[in-house]
Amino acid sequence: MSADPTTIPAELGDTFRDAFGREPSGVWSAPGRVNLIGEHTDYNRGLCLPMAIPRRTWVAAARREDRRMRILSRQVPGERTIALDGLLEGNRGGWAAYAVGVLWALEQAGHEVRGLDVVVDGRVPLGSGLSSSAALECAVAVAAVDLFALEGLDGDDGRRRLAGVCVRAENDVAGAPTGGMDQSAALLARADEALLLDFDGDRPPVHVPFDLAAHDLALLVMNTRAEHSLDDGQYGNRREECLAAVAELGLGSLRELRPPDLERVLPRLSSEVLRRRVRHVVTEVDRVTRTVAALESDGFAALTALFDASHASMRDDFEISCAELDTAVDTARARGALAARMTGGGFGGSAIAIVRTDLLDEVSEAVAAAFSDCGLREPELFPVTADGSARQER
Ligand code: GAF
Repeated sequence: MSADPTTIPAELGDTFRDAFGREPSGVWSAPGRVNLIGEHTDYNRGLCLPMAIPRRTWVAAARREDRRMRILSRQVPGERTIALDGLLEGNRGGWAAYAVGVLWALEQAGHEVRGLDVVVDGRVPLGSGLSSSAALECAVAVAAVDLFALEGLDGDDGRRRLAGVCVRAENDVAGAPTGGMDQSAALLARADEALLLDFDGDRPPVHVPFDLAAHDLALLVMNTRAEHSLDDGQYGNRREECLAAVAELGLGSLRELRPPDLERVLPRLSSEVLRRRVRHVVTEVDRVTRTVAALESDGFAALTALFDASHASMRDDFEISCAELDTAVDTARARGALAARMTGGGFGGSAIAIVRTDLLDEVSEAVAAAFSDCGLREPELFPVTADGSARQER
């Protein structure tokens, strides 16, 4: 692996030539993401505020004239060949389902595609809650758009349609019942901006300035290396609980509720668990709105309380945190981070902290030491800036 995980891997072309005996037609990439705030809100027609990070998944690709995908990853042993026909009944390729699923979903959306030869180099750490799956889907998706000259999938509106295609690949082929935040971030994000996504209807995203460096601040990613997976049932369980609450309350979605409604509606739910889940979603959507208002008025100081409340809500009400995430967040805050919270689906994965630039080393060292003291695996700690979306690289 080349040393710098943020630049195009030099070996990608060689691997492609060795595997397929020809030149790739190009190289495309898509970013991982962190979510600044708004967790488990996307599938509740809520708001969230992700940004892309400079850890990307790169794909070298060329079209095939048959209807098969041949794919290998520079991180996972073994080449896979997967037929597009009968995909839902046949071999979905394990991790490669995220890639071949995109071709399948493009066809389902009425686009004409054929097979692809693909080499993947994924620099979004796997199982880190930084959206490596969506990065793979979206890198393959933009490659397919270019290689098959697909129409209507460019520009902001086209990219939103393409995000929908990638969500379908993830839900129906890879079998992870996720919402649309990660794919939207990978396809719509812009450098130095966060992306306000509103999943209530078909609303365009809003780009929110997020240039921490201009305020002598940095965003620290704390990958706990506690493995997180979106298809192991825990994520799906939370989604089902939210649906159950919606049914019990006779609503279209939890988005219809505001924090002042909670006192009235929570007692109508059949269990304390459902009350906690609803309280998380409703207050979390409200925190997204408040975070955006703070960022638009240059008020980073307001993020302290908002991130604290968000993390507590995920730990206590949605119950998706874990010892590693709490250790990272609590230590960062105790050592002077302006704000910190877990990010993404939870049950492991990563947390984020907004830290004064001059405290970055101190906070990082304190988090690493706390993990060591608690006998936890060494975390991976790295600062990120808001990066751009999926693109052709060459
Ligand atoms: C994962 C999912 F993929 C997203 O759709 C979102 O629900 C997130 O968890 C939690 O906010 O990243």
